[in-house]
Amino acid sequence: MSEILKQISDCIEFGKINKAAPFPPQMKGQDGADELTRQALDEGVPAQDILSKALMIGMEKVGIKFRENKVFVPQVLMSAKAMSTAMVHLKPFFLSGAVKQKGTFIIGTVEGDLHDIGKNLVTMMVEGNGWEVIDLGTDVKAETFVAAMREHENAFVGLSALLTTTMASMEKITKVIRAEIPNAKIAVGGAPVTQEFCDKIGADAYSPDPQGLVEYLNSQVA
Ligand code: B1M
Repeated sequence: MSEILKQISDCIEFGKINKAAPFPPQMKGQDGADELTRQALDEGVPAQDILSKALMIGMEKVGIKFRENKVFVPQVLMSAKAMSTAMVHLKPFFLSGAVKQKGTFIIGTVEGDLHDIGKNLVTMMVEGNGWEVIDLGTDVKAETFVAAMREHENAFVGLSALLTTTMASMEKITKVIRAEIPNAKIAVGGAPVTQEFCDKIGADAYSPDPQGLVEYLNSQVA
């Protein structure tokens, strides 16, 4: 990996947003994801390489460390912020079609459930791994999921639930999606959800954390 790509990857891994950012202390005063991404583009590094060989590598490392309880929500949020800062520079290349995304992932917290911290983390990690994400928000009804899936053909869908009571919504939504779009790929997650529950309701994949979901999605397009 070229030196600048390694530096950008480190900025994502450690949550270094820009030069002025005081976090993380060991990178104080150094250029961050903002300056380095701009510099890489100015030096002619392809936007696709910046995405796949720097940003996604850094994000993957964060996902693994988060799964292993080596970093926690605040660090992941800093990494996500560094990532989105870098993405501002890459956006024109996405829009021009010069950067290929892996696919589209639709996510929402199920009907009756307003918890969105975990869903937002999942969103950032999936986005950071090269997917287009359509975030439907919280308290999302089955019909809204189905409408989004009709609009984005072949998109994967993810349902998040934090309450034991809204696991029933998850089951209902899965049934409605299956009936309307039989070949839909449905992933489920959230604190009370288990692999056993996933199997019972006929969803395709369960992950207790964002990294597992990213691995599942990537495995589907490999
Ligand atoms: Co609520 N709440 N809450 N709450 N809340 C819990 C979940 C609860 C466990 C607290 C408790 O009693 N100990 C409890 C649920 C009990 C149960 O059903 N078993 C509970 C309750 C009861 C309630 C209310 C009913 C309280 C009331 O009003 N009486 C109410 C319900 C409102 C509603 O949704 N209709 C309510 C309200 C709220 C707040 C609004 C105050 C707030 C939410 C703010 C927000 O989200 N914007 C809130 C919070 C913050 C919590 C706790 C404290 C934290 C949840 C959280 O954000 N965790 C929670 C107790 C706790 O967990 N300590 C609690 C951090 C987050 C990063 O983790 O969401 O699990 P998590 O996401 C993880 C994984 O699960 C996974 O990845 C994420 C990152 O690792 N993941 C997926 C999530 N979705 C995924 C999808 C995937 C894959 C992985 O694939 C698609």
